[in-house]
Amino acid sequence: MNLFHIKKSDSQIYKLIKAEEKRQKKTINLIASENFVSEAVQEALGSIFTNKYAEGYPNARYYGGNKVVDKLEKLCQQRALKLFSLSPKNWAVNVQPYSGSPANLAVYLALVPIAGKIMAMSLDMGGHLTHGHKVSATGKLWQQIPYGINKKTEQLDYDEILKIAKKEKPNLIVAGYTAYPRIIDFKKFRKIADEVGAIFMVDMSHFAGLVAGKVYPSPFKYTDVITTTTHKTLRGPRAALIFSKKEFSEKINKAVFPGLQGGPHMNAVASIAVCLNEARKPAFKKYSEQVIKNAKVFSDEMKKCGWRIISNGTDTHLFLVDTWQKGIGGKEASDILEKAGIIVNKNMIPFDQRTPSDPSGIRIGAPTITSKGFREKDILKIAQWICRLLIKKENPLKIKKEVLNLLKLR
Ligand code: DSN
Repeated sequence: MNLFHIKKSDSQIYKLIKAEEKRQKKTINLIASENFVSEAVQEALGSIFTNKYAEGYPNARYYGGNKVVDKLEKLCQQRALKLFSLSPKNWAVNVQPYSGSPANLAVYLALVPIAGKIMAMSLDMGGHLTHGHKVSATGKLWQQIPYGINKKTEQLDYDEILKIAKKEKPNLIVAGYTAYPRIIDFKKFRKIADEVGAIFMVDMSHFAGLVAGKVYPSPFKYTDVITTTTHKTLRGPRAALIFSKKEFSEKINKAVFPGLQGGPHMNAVASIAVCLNEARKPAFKKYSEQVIKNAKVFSDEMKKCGWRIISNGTDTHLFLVDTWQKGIGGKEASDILEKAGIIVNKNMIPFDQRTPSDPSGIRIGAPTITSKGFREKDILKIAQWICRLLIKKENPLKIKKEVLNLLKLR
């Protein structure tokens, strides 16, 4: 990106941007929730739309001068509905949430009475803080009814989820996680929600891009509300969307504004619109297919090296490695890998006996390396580096040279 002006006016920030640019270029990023956006997405995010206040919704704003941003917001909404093949007769979308956390909070504010029950996967099993964890506002204002996964299969156990739902009668059930590598059966969740009269929400933040690329089942047929961030597999700016059946949309719009947020970040809305357009192109479908291929090859190669992979593999863009089985905590593993220029995040594994700050595993994701153009043969190299670093205890600085060599080839 052209940094001509900032270079002249603010050398401190200029240097930090350049340093981060260098870090991103010279490391292999395996964080499952990050990605590299296109120049076009960045340009829209850095555009003059950041100057405009637009509290309200198209044709109903609290400020003048909104002719252009009204067009922008409507276009973004149309693109969002079109990407997921939704009819505007039945579905609405709110494109204003600043990010995933306020999007989820807005849905609960709109649809669940305060102190009501939100049934969701607990954080240590792969869920998200904003699905009702006690340290999050969502766990203080509402009661989380947690569900987990089956200890043996390390996958969702729908009979058990039904049993909990019948006992607890939650107001809303959430599916969609941050560290679950398998396909979710949305139809089964719909049935469970119907049996207990709950609203069914999916948080598809992690796999939205895979749904757009048609390599992961679409949840829309079975749900009432869907939230998603736009910056993970969807490869857009840091922002979020809330899709809802028409009957819920008025309440949700009111919860977003004025309930929770002020003026929408129209530069982010412009940038979301650009990413949604990119996600409709054949190249994006190919990208999503490659993300899944890369994740599978990666997890298979890790198994060959002797790692225990949670649920024995993956159907998606990510997988979880039990590093503690080989006596290495997730923090230590992550620190060693970083010394060699490989970035991961430490992660709890299901039924973890250790703590979130030093859990038993690491999470590995393929979205960013796939955006960088990595294919199967590159993935095998990365998996082998991880084994050499963590199992054979080879010198990280030696591996770093090999990492930089691979990155130079790009
Ligand atoms: N969703 C989290 C992650 O997966 O990294 C961030 O909130």
